[in-house]
Amino acid sequence: MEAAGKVIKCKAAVAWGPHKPLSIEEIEVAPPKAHEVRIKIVAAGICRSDDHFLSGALNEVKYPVILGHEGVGIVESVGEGVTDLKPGDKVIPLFIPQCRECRCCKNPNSNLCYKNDGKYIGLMADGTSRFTCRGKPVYNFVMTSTFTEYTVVDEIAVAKIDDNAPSDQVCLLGCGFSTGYGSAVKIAQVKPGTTCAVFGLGGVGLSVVIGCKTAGASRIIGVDLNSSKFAKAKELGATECVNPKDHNEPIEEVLAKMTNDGVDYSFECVGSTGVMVSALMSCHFGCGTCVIVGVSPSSTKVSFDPLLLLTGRTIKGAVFGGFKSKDEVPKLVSDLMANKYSVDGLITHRLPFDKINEGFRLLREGISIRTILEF
Ligand code: PAD
Ligand code: ZN
Repeated sequence: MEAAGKVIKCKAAVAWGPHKPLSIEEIEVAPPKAHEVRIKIVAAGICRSDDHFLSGALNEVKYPVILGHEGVGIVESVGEGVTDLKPGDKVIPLFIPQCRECRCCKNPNSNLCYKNDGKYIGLMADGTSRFTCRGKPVYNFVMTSTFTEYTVVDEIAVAKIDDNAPSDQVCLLGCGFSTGYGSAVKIAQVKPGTTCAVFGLGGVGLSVVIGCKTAGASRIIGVDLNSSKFAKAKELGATECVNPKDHNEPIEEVLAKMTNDGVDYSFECVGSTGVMVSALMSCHFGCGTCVIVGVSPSSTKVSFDPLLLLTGRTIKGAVFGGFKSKDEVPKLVSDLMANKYSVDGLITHRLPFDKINEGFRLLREGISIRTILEF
């Protein structure tokens, strides 16, 4: 490859701080060092988690930073020692890596890898950045940084996928779809004939709906404060939808009446501690399971009566739907290509990459489910 070993100048959406629009800038992307991969991004989705940093709800990230963690691209070049990837491969960057060596990676029941960047260090393994803008180093975001024409990721944070996979769809497997779908099929392990409640009908919640339907749930109740989300939820498998604003009683009481004392599985896909408690209370007292999927603002805490658990409820949570990223993303891609599920319904908007701020506006105003940025 022509640029291999050289710095690439390209466009990126740089976040200089919270509460500011992203700025499309020319950046320099250094070549990948040992065990790193430089990727040309082809398509990227905008997830609410990206917005949590811009809105200030999550405040741990360091600026300037290149956000974005839901993308797909083509390997441009690889650093020394990378054996499982080569230039031209189609890949999905992974915000939860898989080193295959740590205690979590070795445990079949965990998908968290010790080498994840949950502390938002924003640098490569050697403690430096591969991005420079206006002479300043720019931090990366959860090992991925997809809002740029080129990114550099650690080899443990990239999954090789089928070269024929539809890029504009499979980018959603980098976060939103896999997170929601896995929360239903892998974390809750929804059983056929059961009743589910999904709180929050954004890209993640609707992916939970798809997972519940695939698992054979007979009732899937969508819950959202924005009733304009209901038509899409029903199209994707929700059997009924409820807006808490239409009721005087708390939503858990409404759901209890609708479901003979509570649902079998409830999913919190909003990121609100209040909704987390409602979701827990909405599942059946003796045999219900509540899965926490949403990310709540920094330093918030959940408080609930422990009796809610003593009677027999289970509460669980997971990132990335519990999928072991490097192993399972390629399989999720194959399943999509085999029509085992579809992500078409999640894509409401497509925009050229440099219209990214418009994409964030559509998300904040509750208009979009997922906007796909095309590079
Ligand atoms: P989104 O903003 O597209 O969807 C959230 C939905 O919740 C919207 O439709 C809102 O109208 C609705 N909502 C807001 N408040 C309430 C309420 N009180 N009751 C019911 N509904 C409400 O976001 P998203 O789908 O992209 O992400 C959802 C959450 O999941 C968010 O917190 C995000 O950070 C988190 C997330 N977690 C993971 C993970 O790995 N666990 C991955 C990706 C996203
Ligand atoms: Zn995400």
